[in-house]
Amino acid sequence: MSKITQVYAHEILDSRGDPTIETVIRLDSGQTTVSSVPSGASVGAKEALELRDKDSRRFAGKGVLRAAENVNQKLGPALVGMDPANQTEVDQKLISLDGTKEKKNMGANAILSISQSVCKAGAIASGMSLYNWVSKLGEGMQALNSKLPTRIPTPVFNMINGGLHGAGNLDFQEFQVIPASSKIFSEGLRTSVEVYYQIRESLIRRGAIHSVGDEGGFAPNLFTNADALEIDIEAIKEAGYQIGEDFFLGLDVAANSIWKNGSYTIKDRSNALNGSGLESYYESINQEYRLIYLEDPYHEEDWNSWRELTAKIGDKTMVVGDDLLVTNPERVSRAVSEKACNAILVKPNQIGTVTETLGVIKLARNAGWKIIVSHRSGETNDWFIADFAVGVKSDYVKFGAPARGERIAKYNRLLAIEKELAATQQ
Ligand code: 2PG
Ligand code: MG
Repeated sequence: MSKITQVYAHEILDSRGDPTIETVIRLDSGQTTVSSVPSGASVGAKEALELRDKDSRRFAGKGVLRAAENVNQKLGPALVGMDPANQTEVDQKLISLDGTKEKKNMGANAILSISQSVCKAGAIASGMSLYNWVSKLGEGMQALNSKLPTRIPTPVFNMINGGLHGAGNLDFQEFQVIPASSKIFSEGLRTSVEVYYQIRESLIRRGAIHSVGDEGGFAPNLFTNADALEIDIEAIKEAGYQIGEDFFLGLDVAANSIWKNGSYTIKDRSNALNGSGLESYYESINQEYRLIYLEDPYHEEDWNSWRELTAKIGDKTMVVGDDLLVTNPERVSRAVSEKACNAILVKPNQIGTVTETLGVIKLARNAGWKIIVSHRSGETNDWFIADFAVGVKSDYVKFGAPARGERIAKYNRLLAIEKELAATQQ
């Protein structure tokens, strides 16, 4: 048995230059692991609490010194002597030391940075790669279908950034290009990068802004949101690929941001829309562009609209809950019983521990939903979620555009895992 001998956290920066927390675990073998946590911009109201100092003299109040102190003085010392392979026990201890549902006392950022770092330590102590170790943890919790072969999940690339992530004028947050699941990951990545190049060309030709947003996708000004879908289609063709065969389209509307004063406002329609007006809009773009993926089409409390849309398009389209579900077991259970969606975006920092994240995946799998493991818009170069996604046998991953170091860190890690799997599965 291996033992945790030291837990140490400090403040680092994320991809937006905002402070975040990184935690180091030292084992009795002398080996160490490091993990850091991301941060969202379009945050669901029911997410676990991200503890920030609110001291306006530092980083405009965004410092995380208190969260680091919680790790160094309260949470960390309580883990010394524990076996890092006991992820569930470690996470239970962290949860009970915090003592609140939303992790308000210690901060979900403090707790998750430890939980992820312990997970890496568990892998080292067990002599397994991180993705195999996560699989083992998941199987132990019956959180995943062990009959499914281990494969690299299909990537969902956020090629054009709008909403809260782009400096341009688009309402929708993410315009996604998704390679066919039948392609092996490295082929999907290469061909998607070729599409990415063509999107840039197309924006340059139009005289539109082609600098990138928070997740590495381009952030242009266009007349309508549908224009961005049109640009994706054009780019796919120009790269020499076929829509509906090589590539598919998706959207993260992040509809909390288009919901104002009781209705939805989008630049494609001159009047404000209610839930069914927005549904008609989705049906019209769906006819034209056949979206296979539609995330947060309505705001997080518009359950009726979610149910109706899922009933209408759910047989062909993944209706994905992000802000709706916030990786929270109670929200997921409600959505399962109300048939509000048929796929889940999994973000460990919305809930705060590895064990709870696996628990949510179990609920979603049992409901027959598709699983998409996701980054946040503010990221670090930690690739934990790449291994995590492979380990839990998620169907898709959403790690942003194929650009910017913090996004590429995850995609490159998937490339390495693909090589490893090819060597071991021969
Ligand atoms: C989303 C995420 C990640 P954020 O809405 O899906 O792409 O954005 O991290 O800002 O919540
Ligand atoms: Mg989202």
